[in-house]
Amino acid sequence: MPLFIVHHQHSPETCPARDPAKGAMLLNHLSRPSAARHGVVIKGEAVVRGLHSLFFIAEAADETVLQAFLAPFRQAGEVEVIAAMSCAAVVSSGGCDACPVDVSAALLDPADACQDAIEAGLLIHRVNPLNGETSVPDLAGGAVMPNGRFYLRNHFEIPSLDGDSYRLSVGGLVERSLSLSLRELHNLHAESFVVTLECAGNGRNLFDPAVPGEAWGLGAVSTAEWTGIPLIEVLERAGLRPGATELVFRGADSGLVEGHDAPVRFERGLSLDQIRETDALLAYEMNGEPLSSPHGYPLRLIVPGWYAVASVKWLTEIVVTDEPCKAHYQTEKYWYQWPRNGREERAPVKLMNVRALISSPDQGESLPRGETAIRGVAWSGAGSISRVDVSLNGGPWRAARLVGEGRRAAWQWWELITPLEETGPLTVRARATDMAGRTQPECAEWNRLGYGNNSIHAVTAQVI
Ligand SMILES: Nc1nc2c(c(=O)[nH]1)N[C@H]1C(S)=C(S)[C@@H](COP(=O)(O)O)O[C@H]1N2
Ligand SMILES: [Mo]
Repeated sequence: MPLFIVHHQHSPETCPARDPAKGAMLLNHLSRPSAARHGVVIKGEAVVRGLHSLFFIAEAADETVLQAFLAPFRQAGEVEVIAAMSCAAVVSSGGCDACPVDVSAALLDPADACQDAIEAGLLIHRVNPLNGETSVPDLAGGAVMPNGRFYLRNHFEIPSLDGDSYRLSVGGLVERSLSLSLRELHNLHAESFVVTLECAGNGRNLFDPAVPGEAWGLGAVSTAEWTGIPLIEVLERAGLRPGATELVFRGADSGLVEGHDAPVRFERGLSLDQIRETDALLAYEMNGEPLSSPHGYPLRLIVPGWYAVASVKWLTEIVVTDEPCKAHYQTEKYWYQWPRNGREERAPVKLMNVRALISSPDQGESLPRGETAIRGVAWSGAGSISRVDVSLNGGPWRAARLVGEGRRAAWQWWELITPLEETGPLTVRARATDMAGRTQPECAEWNRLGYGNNSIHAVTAQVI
């Protein structure tokens, strides 16, 4: 809804607040329920004492609605109404002088999506397309992240799909092409898995020298319980034809990318062998709620263990083929490119590397002397976590306690309770090892696009 700033001013002689009855009448009129009856939402009001000035920020369908609501203030003095915008709307439209964006019905209003993310506490990297990460101390808490605080990674503007007309099409090398409505999908056998998603670029801004791309800190990772239909069941319904080896997953979002004249869709592929090794899910719920638009409403793919680029949001099409996907985000991005011995070596980004993050203490935090809990999360795409070791001030590695059950594709909580006797700086490092025997390097190998940075996390706190 459009936003306005209202300024009311009266003369000192006729200050209505001096008359208890008039004052009460205006207070009642300004109350949230009264404003709502007039179709107005008040965001906060304040009076400048001595200046006989009242300011408030309000939302209303248009200025006429707001002006009607303001009649009692016009009787008491002057009223000025200024059309305004939220800070998120100004940034998403490109500045105070830019034309406000006219958002088509097919897209989510970028300003609204951004405002929600800010209010949930995400650190915004970019407004449009919306990209935001969780702060690392915020990763602490329950087994899963609250949906609003789950990091957001979008390559294009966020599509706003209509659940009633939505169809998932399954075609290509299949016996029967399918076109499934949401209702049909909801009627199929459902399963739920707790799965950690991590952006392959998580930790990119810690690579030195700096690499291009979204400058993620360490919070482009989160965990949720995803509910949906096992992908394999939908494939069985369609029936694979001989020769079928690959699948392409197509999202509803698209946009311009470097090196292409026409807009490209967000598309990723997986081979049938890769799919058989994962419990890939066509998810419609996140932590028991329908997916939100920014996280892929109404349906997204979840590929446990893989870097999250594989988990295509706003999934509208699955195409079964006999050749590997050649889409932009499959072949031109999401490749490790390591300069090694004067040559360039390449490998596609697939499973998440093993990694531990320290959620407590926070960088720079002051800790009292005495027993202290060092806590965090650890995960790996190759298997569950077998151990996490913690080192204090460069001392020996000590095994942390793994908290709760270990799941293959979800993060594991860990903690180490330790006495802190000496005051001064305390550097904490944590290193995870997975069931496959993989562990973290001191410093992850630099690669051109900054993927897979699983260098050992270090945090420096202050013992006081
Ligand atoms: N359709 C579509 N799916 C997508 C993306 C996208 O831009 N479009 N981004 C991918 C990447 S790179 C990541 S890290 C995850 C982020 O998922 P989230 O925003 O729900 O955290 O979605 C993946 N799926
Ligand atoms: Mo990502």
